[in-house]
Parts: sequence; structure tokens; C-alpha cells
Amino acid sequence: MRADLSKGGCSSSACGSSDGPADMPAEVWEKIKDHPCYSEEAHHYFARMHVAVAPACNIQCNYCNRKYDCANESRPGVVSERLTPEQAARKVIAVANEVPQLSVLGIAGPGDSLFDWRKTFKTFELVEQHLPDIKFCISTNGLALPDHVDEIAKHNIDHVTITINMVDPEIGAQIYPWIYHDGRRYEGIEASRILHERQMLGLEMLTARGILVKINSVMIPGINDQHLKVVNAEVKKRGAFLHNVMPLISAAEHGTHFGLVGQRGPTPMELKALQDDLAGGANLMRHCRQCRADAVGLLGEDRGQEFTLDKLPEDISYDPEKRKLYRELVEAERADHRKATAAATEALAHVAEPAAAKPLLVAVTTKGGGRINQHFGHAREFQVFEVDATGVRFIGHRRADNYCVGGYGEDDKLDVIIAALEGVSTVLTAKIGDCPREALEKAGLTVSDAYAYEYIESSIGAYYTATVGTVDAGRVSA
Ligand code: CLF
Ligand code: SF4
Repeated sequence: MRADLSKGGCSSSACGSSDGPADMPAEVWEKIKDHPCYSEEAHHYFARMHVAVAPACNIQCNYCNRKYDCANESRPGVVSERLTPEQAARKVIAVANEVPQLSVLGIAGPGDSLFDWRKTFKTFELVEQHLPDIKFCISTNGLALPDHVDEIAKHNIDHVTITINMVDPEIGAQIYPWIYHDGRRYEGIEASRILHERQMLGLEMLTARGILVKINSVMIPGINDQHLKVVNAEVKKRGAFLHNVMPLISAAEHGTHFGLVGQRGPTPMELKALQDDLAGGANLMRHCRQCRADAVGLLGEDRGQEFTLDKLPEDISYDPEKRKLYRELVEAERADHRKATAAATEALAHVAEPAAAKPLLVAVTTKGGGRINQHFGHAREFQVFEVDATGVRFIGHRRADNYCVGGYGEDDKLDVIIAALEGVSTVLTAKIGDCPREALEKAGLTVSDAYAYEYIESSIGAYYTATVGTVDAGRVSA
């Protein structure tokens, strides 16, 4: 079972709330502690699955092509297998039997979960009968939200995501060409005004009922990038629990309006600069992986292809044992991880000349469990952390194609990785071959496998302390 702790997926520490049980009321911690999107810590250990039961949508976003899934909570350019609520319930049981990390069932399209509300709620109703301990989560554009808040509360859906890209309809008109509301179609500024009012009303109604609301915003350079500071303040005022700023992913081959007109997405450093600017506002989520509407597994991994309809047994019953054992194991591991992180923070307070020490960006390769436990050649993404005398903070992930598939590397992929690591000074990994090590070092990066299988935060802390040196009885020792 221990192996499950490090199987697949991302891990990091800063999406969702990076706070722990001591930083919030017990009832809130209870709601987020096993939710991989709402708790940065939980995403090391717990998995979500989405079921694609809601295909229709009531608005048009300029970053969406209807052929594909809802790009509000999903990477554009991928299509999910549509399911009926009955098929979805069967799939949830199959996944729960095989993936002990599973803690959350989300409905994130492939259209809007609340425009197709009958299918969404029917799915939750069916799943509830078999897995009473799974958490429910939905993602919506918010237009139909105010009409369904009571039903959301009735189904114990504690987590709702609303995609809010603007609070100014003039900016909205550059993102949404039309909406369909109350039996008619609206365009331009009027469409965005209605959408904005419904989003704010829905947000207020949810928070008034104690439902945790995460806001997703798609960062679109030149359109809403600066405006997202205002969005952050407005949603914070209305009680949003988290704000997740996601980069626009835009390419002509996706066939979206933005893709076709050449609207670009932000670079990783532009995204980081905006997130840094938002510090002090609504809590930021930085570990979003822009999942598919049929994603299965830890964030950053996608096991959806193991559970396609043709692979699901007709008759299936739920066996809770594996998930129960896994949870017990995670409790112990989490406590250990927290202790190691606290010790690392304490040690960092003694680094030399903290005021002069510039924060370093360190990338790690991990399969989950909060440890540096992945071979460089197998990494599909890097977790990036910032470290200085005040501590180690997760700041995001950088996607990179597998450098090494089948035991050999490809140089052009290595170039992609080096470009993706813009701003990063050090890579900590479980193992790396001589050839990629030399290439990274030639590009100015420091590489180390000295912390293999150790916790991420304590390794980064130890690396930083060793690099910068500590102040010991008035003397600096490095
Ligand atoms: Fe799914 Fe979204 Fe719920 Fe998470 S995803 S409905 S809140 S269970 Fe999470 Fe995926 Fe990012 Fe969404 S990483 S796209 S934020
Ligand atoms: Fe597409 Fe989602 Fe926008 Fe609807 S809400 S248009 S499905 S991105």
C-alpha cells in the first residue's frame, strides 16, 4: 500500500489553500483536507475523477471549441467519452475499487454542469447510494447557478467552482460573444452584464450557505490580465475560498476564436508575476492541472483511459477496504511530512544574510506523496518551488513532454524542457542520466539527485541552506 503514496501525478504545495488545520475553523478543514484542488497538502495524496455527463452549454467563450470539452476547467483540444448518469455511477464504483486515492467526484462538463443540471444531479444521486464518503464537486460558468443553489446544498455538494474572467462587461464582451438565458440569446456587452450579475449572485448565494467556492479565471494577455486583480478583490469580498488563475491555452488547431486570431496565452513567468501581484487578496490556487472533463487520478496524472466504458464490468459492487486502508496510511504520512516541512522552515530562518539572499526557483520531479521520487526522464511536468529565508513555497508546475520514453531521450524534447524551466536555477530529481545532466548544466541549471526519495520541502530547504550558508554564532558557514 505504501507504493500508492507515490504513484503517479503531481505533487506540490500551494494549490488551493496552503494552510493546514491550525489556520482555519475545524469544519472548513474537514471539507478541504482530502480535496486535491482545495488543499495544497491534499493534492500530494488524493485523487479526483470527473465524469463527462453534461455535454450542453449555455454560453460561448472565445477560448472554446464545442467539439471539445469545456475549456473553463479542462485543457482545450481533448474530447471525453460522454456518459449517462447510470454509466457514470458504474465508472465511479470501478475507479473507487482500483484507485484508493480517490476522494472527490467532480462534474466539469464537457459543457456546463448546471445547464445540463438534471444529468448532473441524477449522477450524484446514484453515486451517493454506493459511496457515501466521496466528496462532490461541480464546475460551472455561473449563468444558471442561482437557479440551482438549493439543489446543490441538498446534495451535500460542498465545493463549487465558478469561472469568472471579468467583472466589467466591456472586458467580458471580448471574451463572450453570446449567452443563452431565459429562452433567448443575448450578445455583446448585454450578454456579459447578465453573465456577470448571475455569477456574483450565485457566488453570494453559495457562500451564504457555507459552500466553499473556488473561482477559476483564464488569464488572457492584453484582455483581462490586469483586470484579474479587480476580479480577485471582488470575489474575495463575496467570500470566495480560492482563486485559481489559469493560463489561456490557445492554438490555431483547436479551432477556437482566440486560437484562430492568434491570441496568445501567458508565459509561465507572466503567470507567476500576476499571481505574485495577487498575494494578499483571495487565497490562490497554484496547482491546477487544467484537467480533462473525464480525468481520473492524482492531479497531473490521467488514468481515464484505464476506465473507458468498454472496460467497465456490467455488474459491479463497491469494496471500501482499499480506500479505508489508504486513508489510515496517509494520516501517518501527512503528520510526518508536516513535521519535516516545519523543521525545514525553522532551519531556513538561520540562513546567512537573508535580506540579501535572492529567492531561488527550484524544480523537482515527483510521482506524488510529497517526495522527490521520479526519474528525470519520466517526468511529464516539474513542480516549481520558491525558496528564501522565509520558507519554501510551491509556485506552480511546468509541463514538459516525457523526455525519456522507452529508455532513451530525444534532444528536441530536452530543449522543450529547458525552455519550460525559464527562471529556474536548480533541478532536484531522483535520478538523471549523464547526457541530460550535461545539457541542463550547459544551459546554466544546477542538477542534483542527492535528495532522492526525500520530502520536497525539507530537501529544498537543505539545498538552499547548503548553498547560501548559515549564520552560526556570528560566523557564516557554508
Ligand atoms: Fe474537478 Fe475542479 Fe472539482 Fe477539482 S478539477 S471539478 S475543483 S475536482 Fe482541480 Fe482540475 Fe484544476 Fe479543476 S486541477 S482543472 S481546479
Ligand atoms: Fe465552452 Fe465551457 Fe465556455 Fe461553455 S462554459 S463555451 S463549454 S468553455
